[in-house]
Amino acid sequence: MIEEKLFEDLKNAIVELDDDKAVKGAKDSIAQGIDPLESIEKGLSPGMQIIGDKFDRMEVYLPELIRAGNTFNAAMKILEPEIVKAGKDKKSSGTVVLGTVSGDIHKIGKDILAMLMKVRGFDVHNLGEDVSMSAFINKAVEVKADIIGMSSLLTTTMPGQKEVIDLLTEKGVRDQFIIMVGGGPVSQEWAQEIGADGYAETAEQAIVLAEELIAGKK
Ligand code: B12
Repeated sequence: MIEEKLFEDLKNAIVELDDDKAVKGAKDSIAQGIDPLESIEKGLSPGMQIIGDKFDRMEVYLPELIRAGNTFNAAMKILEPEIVKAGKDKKSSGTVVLGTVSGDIHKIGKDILAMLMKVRGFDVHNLGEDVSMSAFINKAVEVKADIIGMSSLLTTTMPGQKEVIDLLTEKGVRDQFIIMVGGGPVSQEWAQEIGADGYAETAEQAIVLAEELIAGKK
């Protein structure tokens, strides 16, 4: 099937660190009418998974991880305008404070989530990466956020998500916010363990969950 071939091309583009191939794959997928979110979830992200696994096995090193991120972004430049176009008429309401937790500079997945949330009509405050506990909390209080979303890609930074929740509880404001957590090593079990309200494996699932949780809050 042509779709499968295009997903395979996108995946290989990441593994081969080939920006031109990624751009071509992204353009071809749009020309074929493939949902750009599917191209991310079934093509680009699995490619990142492979590069990550190779890094784990010391078959590639840090420069390759950096280049893989650049290749991913080259494809995203083509896909993002299409996602924005497709979501124009979608309307959700809610204010979200989003960031990658302290000590962690991974941004690609968190930025995809921020972009999708904006497209869906959420008011998104993207605090960036390496975000301190107090920065999450101060911003959430300041903008009266409905949701605090925390991304973590490292097992060593996951406890930062719990620390934010604990500090919110200490300050007596935990119940004012819906807490969502995500990122590679994060799981439903972890979310439950630390007292978060929601976990999603992909940005698309995170949007559905965010809408459900906000509807439940109102
Ligand atoms: C690219 C990359 C990098 C780039 C990041 C570039 C950037 N600006 O973002 C660079 C080179 C900087 C990097 C650095 C490091 N990395 Co790195 N990196 C990766 C890699 C290959 C891909 C990550 C990625 O972008 N994936 C694609 C996106 C789309 O997926 P995602 O982030 O998971 O996001 C999706 C979902 O998780 C979800 N989501 C994300 N956030 C949120 C938030 C919420 C609230 C919700 C609901 C959902 C959600 O939605 C997204 C879209 O569907 C991964 C491998 C992997 N398998 O993930 C390793 C990986 C995460 N890195 C790893 C490591 C070890 C490091 C370094 C420590 C290496 C080193 N020795 O220096 C440093 C750490 C730097 C730091 N302090 O943060 C390990 C982590 C191991 C672990 N479990 O702890 C991994 C798993 C590689 C491996 N297998 O060893 N890395």
